[in-house]
Amino acid sequence: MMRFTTAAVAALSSISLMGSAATLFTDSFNSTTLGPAWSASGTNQWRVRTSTTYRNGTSGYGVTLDDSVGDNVYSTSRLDLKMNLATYSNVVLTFRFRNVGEENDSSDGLFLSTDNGATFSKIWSFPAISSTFSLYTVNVSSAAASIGKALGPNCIIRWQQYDNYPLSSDGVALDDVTITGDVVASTRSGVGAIPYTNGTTFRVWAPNASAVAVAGSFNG
Ligand SMILES: [Ca+2]
Ligand SMILES: [Ca+2]
Ligand SMILES: [Ca+2]
Repeated sequence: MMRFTTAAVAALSSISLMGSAATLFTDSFNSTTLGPAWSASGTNQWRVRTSTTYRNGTSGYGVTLDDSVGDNVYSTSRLDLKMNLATYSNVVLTFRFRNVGEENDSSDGLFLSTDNGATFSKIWSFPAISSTFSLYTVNVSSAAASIGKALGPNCIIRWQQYDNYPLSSDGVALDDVTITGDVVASTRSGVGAIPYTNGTTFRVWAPNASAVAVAGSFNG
């Protein structure tokens, strides 16, 4: 059975604010461990870790990407943020970033996958070496369009660094990541329970509701 509660009514009410920018994700790395949306990987002597040496401001952490051993072996370090961006347009990523000592390489930069990591395309290059963090803005929707892709449910935003020495000889640092997007209006019209091939849209008129939920067992 299905039951609309007063709470359910309000959430749908807020979803009806189509076109307004919503904050989809924000992280200033206030914990020594990365949150569940993040994953780190790499090759050879890769290293991705939280840091109090390289952070924006005076509290919490930043995240650094570097090669853990100073030698002739080059490594790729990757920090991935997995996002479902299927129902958003004008997706904008902002982050604070510092190039501590990187030589520029084609493998350095911000990369985007729209197919759950099967393929990546570079959408932003590292800035010049600097002693301070700067705020950067990347319109992910525009970047996807420029590489002929559409944002969907299986997007990965990847910061990737390639070099051969540890910080502070090489390496980069990241902090204050935020993603905003505009909610795309549903193309399914009508009020009530509206079944379609792979689901059901619920819509109610409740301008004074304060929360929303749909409770019960579904599909039998
Ligand atoms: Ca921080
Ligand atoms: Ca490099
Ligand atoms: Ca090395």
